[in-house]
Amino acid sequence: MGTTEEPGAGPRPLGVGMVGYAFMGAAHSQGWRTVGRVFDLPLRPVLAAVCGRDGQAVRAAADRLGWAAAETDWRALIAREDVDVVDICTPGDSHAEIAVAALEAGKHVLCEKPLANTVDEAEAMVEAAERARARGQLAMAGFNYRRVPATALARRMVEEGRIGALRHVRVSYLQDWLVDPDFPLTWRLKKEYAGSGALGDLGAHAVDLAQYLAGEPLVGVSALTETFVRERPVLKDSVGASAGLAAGDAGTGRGPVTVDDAALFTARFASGALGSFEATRFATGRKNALRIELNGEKGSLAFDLERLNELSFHDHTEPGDSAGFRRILVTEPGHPYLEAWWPPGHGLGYEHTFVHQARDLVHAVASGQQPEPSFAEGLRVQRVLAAVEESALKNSVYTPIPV
Ligand code: SOE
Repeated sequence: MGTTEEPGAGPRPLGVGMVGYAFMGAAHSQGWRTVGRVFDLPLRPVLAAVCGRDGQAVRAAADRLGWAAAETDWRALIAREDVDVVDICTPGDSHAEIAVAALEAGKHVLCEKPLANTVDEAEAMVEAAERARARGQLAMAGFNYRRVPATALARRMVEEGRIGALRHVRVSYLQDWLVDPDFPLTWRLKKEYAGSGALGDLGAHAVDLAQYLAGEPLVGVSALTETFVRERPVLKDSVGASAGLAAGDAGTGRGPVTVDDAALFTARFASGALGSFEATRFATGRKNALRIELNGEKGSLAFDLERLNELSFHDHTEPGDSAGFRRILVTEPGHPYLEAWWPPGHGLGYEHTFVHQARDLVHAVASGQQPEPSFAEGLRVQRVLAAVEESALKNSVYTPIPV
């Protein structure tokens, strides 16, 4: 892309085409709708078209979410001249095919996490992204929790050396929406659509955030996974038309859950720091509880998504009698992303992470700089997920403890 200004008309438009319009599609739409009204951008995002297989439903979604047009075939969406960025918000089984085709069609791509369902698919996506980069197109993985101002501040503080050499990273991501054994068999519970269960859905966020904040990769894991409820009711459409469940699968009583309900693992970082991870959909009372704590030689940082405007910091270089965790209210104009929002203390929420993600991608496109996280970083997460699954299989024989 050349100059970003149209003579006398402000920033040039950047056409966005989105595939999928369920929960993540709604969240991304919110980001695209809002970003140009809050941030001063070098390009002007335009919600050009949204795509889904059901014509009536996608037209209704376009109206509801603010998209100018609707398409029923993603190939038609990526062929559109008014689409510069393809935003992929579908289940994981279609990420690779759509992303590779969009990059090859000369579009920039934003792809929801986890990047893919398998390491092979993620590798193909990285290769396509590298080829595209040489032609000037960019690819970004959608790990939105990097874009909470408090996590971005935590990253800055780690980079500044505020916690010193890292020793521990402790992450848990807890939800409880699967506790009821009669909760239906949705696409998220089928390996062929979702790749894995709590591991890919929640563990992917935990791993990405841990590697991002630590500033280093994980190099080994030891894991346990479990599927507590192995069969669930197959309701008509419960797997979701968009996931393409064969018609014959619907209305047949109970069907097998083919992904994990929970994944626990310990891990080693490249520096030798130790990590512990827990991802589950069975933590009663926990709705979307993502917590991370980093302990370094000089201090600690802790973040809790349920209190997302806050970051806890302990400075271990302070005198012991007055040192201790203190709460930083991350709403100052000097804090990441906050210069464009409300006066100090007024706070942001979950949806703002998608506005920030859109902001960072627009700046990357305008400057030609690689946005973060790259597809290569998405692949790194995918490799960790695969290692967790492999390790969990090996760990299925426990060291027995006499009772
Ligand atoms: C579902 O459990 C889910 O929506 C994830 O898919 C998201 O990535 C996470 O942010 C919230 O929970």
